[in-house]
Amino acid sequence: MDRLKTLFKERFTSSAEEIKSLVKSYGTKIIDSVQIEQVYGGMRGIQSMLWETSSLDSNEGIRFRGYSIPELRERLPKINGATEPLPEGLFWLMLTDKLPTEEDVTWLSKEWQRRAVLTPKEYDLLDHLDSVIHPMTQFSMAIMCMQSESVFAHQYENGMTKAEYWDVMYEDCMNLIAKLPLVAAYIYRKTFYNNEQISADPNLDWSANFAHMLGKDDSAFKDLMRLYMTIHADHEGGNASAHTVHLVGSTLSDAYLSLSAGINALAGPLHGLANQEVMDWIYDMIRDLGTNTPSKEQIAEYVKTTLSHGVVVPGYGHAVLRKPDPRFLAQKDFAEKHCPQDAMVQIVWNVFEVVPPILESLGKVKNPWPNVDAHSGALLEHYGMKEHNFYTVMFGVSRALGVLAQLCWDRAYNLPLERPKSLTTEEIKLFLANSNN
Ligand code: CMX
Repeated sequence: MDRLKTLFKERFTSSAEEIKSLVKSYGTKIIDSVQIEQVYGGMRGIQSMLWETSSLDSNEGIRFRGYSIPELRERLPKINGATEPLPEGLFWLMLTDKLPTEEDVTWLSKEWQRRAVLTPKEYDLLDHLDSVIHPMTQFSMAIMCMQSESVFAHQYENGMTKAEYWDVMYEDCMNLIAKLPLVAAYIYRKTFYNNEQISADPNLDWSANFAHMLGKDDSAFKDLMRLYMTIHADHEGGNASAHTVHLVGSTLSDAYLSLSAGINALAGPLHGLANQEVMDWIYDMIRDLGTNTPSKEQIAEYVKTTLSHGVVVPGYGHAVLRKPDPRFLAQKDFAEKHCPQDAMVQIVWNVFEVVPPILESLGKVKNPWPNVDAHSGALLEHYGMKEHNFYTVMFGVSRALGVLAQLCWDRAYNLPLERPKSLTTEEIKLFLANSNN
């Protein structure tokens, strides 16, 4: 058994014992009560789901196993001359609850390289994905196509005990994470570069190799990828992509089926597709205003026009956060160091000054601040990635790290089928009538 798997086993064995006694002693204690507006309002804030790898505070933002993004940028190992942390380190932390050493991260980079092999059948399936299909749909289909490689599904069919689930889930998750950059880069080069593919470089870490296979060998872009893959990885469990993976996994669907479902959730414009929408919205603004350098006054007018059409300003607002997203701020910090004069970056920063007071003035938007998607596109464009409809695929590659680490935990704990109770409006009215008597 490899060291990461051994450490994970030690960690979940002790916490599974702890949980058993916690549920035995306090299982009937009430932690939260549900309001009718939560039933109708997308279940906001209901505390009813276990997620070990990260936790979101509405003011502070995300913490991965207790570490904030600035802390991770300081403390996760940087190898291969990186100036940003490696997401390999974050995956290690999410799985074991321990900060990895440089040696651990180097091992994991190599281990993912070792596992990053597509079969001829998988390449054939990728080749048959029509390039007119949105890259996010291609990505989801590609993950589904790889499902026949699932160790979990194979072992389940052959018969295994519950105690073995975590072991084969770990294998599936490690294999999938290893292969995702390869698959995503393949779709990118096939869709936008006439299928001129670039081979992997076995000496590079996971993110740098992804950058390389996309065709971007600039060392600053490799660092951007390391940062991007780290900050998009996990955002606790209630967001649509994470929750979907967890829900589908709870039926004992394998990692491929679960992740593909989560990628479909990420493809929605209110979730991950917002990174594409942000750039499309800025380009529409530039075109409509007839200038590449819109003033703050012009941006403000355009925001008001957008709102008057009854659509949302993409990249702004959040279901949980109530402050500027630390993931936005981390990208802003990167842009300040690497490309402060970039025209698109300047627009993003001006939008950041203009949008919050306008959204606040509507009196209904709970969070007027930018989220992660408000900044990412401008940075990608700076390094020559101009294909906006590929951006959410990159988010998906990163999001796999968190949701698949948690999927290992789900099977390690043998969490049951997820099945909340729904209510009809008739039942709610009856409840109200009875409680008023
Ligand atoms: N622009 C205009 N109106 C907005 C808004 C925005 N950016 N954000 C929220 N609102 C509106 C809502 O549409 C809602 O209006 P109605 O009552 O008329 O339906 C009202 O304000 C209240 O919404 P909320 O409670 O503040 O926000 P929700 O939790 O319902 O929704 C989110 C959160 C992210 C879907 C929403 O802020 C939004 O649509 N933002 C733009 C899309 C976006 O950037 N999504 C990416 C989120 C991050 C990610 O998952 O990647």
